[in-house]
Amino acid sequence: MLTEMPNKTTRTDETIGEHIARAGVSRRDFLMFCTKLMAAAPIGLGLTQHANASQVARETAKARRLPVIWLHFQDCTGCTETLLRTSNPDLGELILHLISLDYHETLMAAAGTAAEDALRTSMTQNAGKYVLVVEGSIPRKDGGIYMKIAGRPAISVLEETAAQAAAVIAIGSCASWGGVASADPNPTGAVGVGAIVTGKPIVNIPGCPPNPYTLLGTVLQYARTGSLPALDAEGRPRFAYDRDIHQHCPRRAHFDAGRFAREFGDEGHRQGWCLYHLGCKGPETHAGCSTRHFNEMPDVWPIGIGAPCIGCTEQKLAFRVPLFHVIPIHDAKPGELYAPVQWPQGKWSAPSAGVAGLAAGALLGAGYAASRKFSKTPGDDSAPGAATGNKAPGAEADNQAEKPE
Ligand code: FSX
Ligand code: SF4
Ligand code: F3S
Repeated sequence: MLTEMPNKTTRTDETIGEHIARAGVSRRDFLMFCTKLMAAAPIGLGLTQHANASQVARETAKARRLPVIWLHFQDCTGCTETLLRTSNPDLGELILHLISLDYHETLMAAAGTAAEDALRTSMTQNAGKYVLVVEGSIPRKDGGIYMKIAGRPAISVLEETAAQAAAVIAIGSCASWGGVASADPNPTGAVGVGAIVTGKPIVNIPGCPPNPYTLLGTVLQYARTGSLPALDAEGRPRFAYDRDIHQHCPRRAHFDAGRFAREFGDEGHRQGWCLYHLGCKGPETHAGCSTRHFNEMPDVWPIGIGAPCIGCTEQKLAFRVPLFHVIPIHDAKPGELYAPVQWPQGKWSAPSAGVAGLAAGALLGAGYAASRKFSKTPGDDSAPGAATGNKAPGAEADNQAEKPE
């Protein structure tokens, strides 16, 4: 049971250290949180870079509790769930001690006009100082009539609340660029925050859902230093989105060895082999899921439970490209181009052996070896592009996967 619920009287002059001391949070829990924050943001975040857990705890404790207003639009509430549904209930509660969550429709006790009053009070008391967190996409079609809160279109609520915010954080893929509600044919004209709000710093934290430590790292850095983390071209904090899933995937050795699941439930799938041929978008998806799992539980993330990554942090992949569609790998690196470590016995033909022999130094050999690895048919010796059979569901037109570009 969370005791620190939103819509309590907040003291925004209070530091995090003062607040957690008053609330009786143990130093051990706080240090554990700071250690996890460091693991989630080892580089690129001012708060954690060049620091150990004790230093991070000391710096975080000095920060003022940041007033946060959290709006919900078209979403599944997964972003909120991932923030609070940790396997350790104390952590869920601790998070609510670190920020001053003044308005959050799902969590607050107040309803109706009392809830609306809480929003107005926080906006007035903290004008120009609060961080606005937006979860869910905003319907824009037909004047925004497809979603109303307290009788007003969601788009008006967003515009008004963002106008007084110090910064806006779009949490989840829906708020970042439309997400699931914007999938073709996008009946409500769903868009992300960046399509509506202008003139404010906006941080996108995509993911369906995203990792909660990315939000907390961003908010705590802002609370302590007044600066937002460095962002990439998609407006995502670089500390969390610099690397792709494929780089640190536990199944990567199977990819390099050419061991792939070809169908759900087949031998390769049961053995935990690479999911590329089942449509895994990990090679083109920037996120930290492969090293920072969900709910504080080891292996709780899509690939960890045998499901291909759908590219939920990428604007051009999730809800745009079919789930099981095999994508080409751009910018393939040497490991991806090497021939499979395990080559099926008795499958070497003279021409293939000759070409593969060039693989050590020749692009042609690498390309040929890669084409065999990316072929949909295990042990296929035919020419690249001629592979048939054993298609991943929904991958009928995916012959571009034969040749990584
Ligand atoms: Fe759900 Fe959030 Fe997905 Fe969207 O996460 S987990 S549909 S990104 O807005 O609640
Ligand atoms: Fe992991 Fe997917 Fe890459 Fe395979 S293709 S190694 S499952 S990220
Ligand atoms: Fe999303 Fe892929 Fe991670 S689907 S949750 S980016 S493994």
